[in-house]
Amino acid sequence: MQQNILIIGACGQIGTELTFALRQKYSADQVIASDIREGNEELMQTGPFEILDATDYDALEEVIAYYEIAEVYLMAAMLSATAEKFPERAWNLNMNTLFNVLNLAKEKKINKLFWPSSIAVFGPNTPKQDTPQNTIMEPSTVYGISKQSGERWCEYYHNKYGVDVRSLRYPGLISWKTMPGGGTTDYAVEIYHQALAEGSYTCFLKSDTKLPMMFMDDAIRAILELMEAEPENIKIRSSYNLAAMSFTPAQMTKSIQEQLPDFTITYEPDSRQEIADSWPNSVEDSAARNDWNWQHEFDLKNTTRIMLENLKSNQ
Ligand code: VAH
Repeated sequence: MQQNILIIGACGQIGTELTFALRQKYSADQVIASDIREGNEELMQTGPFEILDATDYDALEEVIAYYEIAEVYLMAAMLSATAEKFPERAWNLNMNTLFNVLNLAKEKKINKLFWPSSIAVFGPNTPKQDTPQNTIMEPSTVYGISKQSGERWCEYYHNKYGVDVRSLRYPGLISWKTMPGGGTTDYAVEIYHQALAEGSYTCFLKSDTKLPMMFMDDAIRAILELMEAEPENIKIRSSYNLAAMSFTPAQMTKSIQEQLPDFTITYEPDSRQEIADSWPNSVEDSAARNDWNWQHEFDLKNTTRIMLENLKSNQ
């Protein structure tokens, strides 16, 4: 039987590229994109789309039944910087969408669920270098608290009700197809756009703020590989650490100047500095590499080359 897929939050930074990847992997009519607003032209024209507020259980259940959905990818969330401005709205969006999909899976109305967590689950007293899979986790941001709570519920629903929910703790993600929104790592995308448009960028983090990062192609491939893995190989049902590279804005600037020698940067740290300072500098992902053979492909040099190439050709 055709396994239909629903992507919630399909217009977001990850959701957009995940929709394209799944429509390429399966037939486009099997992959239903949904969000609270319409997406870009390519997203809207390459397959089915539904306006959907996934905090509304009845509306979600109706879409699941109408399209006979078997798998859900829950990509909707309010990210770290915006969540600090609207804590209750962030908690409602990030948690009630997750509860709705977990309960649909508990009632066997869907078979499988992907839900992204984040390195934001770690806090100021977590070891900052090569942060391990299991360690102190006292997140100091609304977003981090919601992601840590979500991980606990995912593991609970798997252990108690057998729900096949799978999750990855994403670092900052770098992509050119869709702008991120409301994140602390968004500087790592904005900088490329500004380098081409203005030849300079004012960074909202300090030059030596080292954070874990990943190019979007790696991030999408990780979801596809995790979801394809045999269930018995998925030994972690809270969320897997996932790593590719770690760098500072200063290192990123150097990488851009290798392509654009005249590029300049200034630093004006804002409230997002405190968020970034609470997160790891790097994480270790041996569990993902051992359990389902994760291996990243993109480093900073390649990421910068691809970002500038694509942004230039899309100008
Ligand atoms: C944010 N991009 O900045 C997200 C991410 C690790 C950071 O979760 O909030």
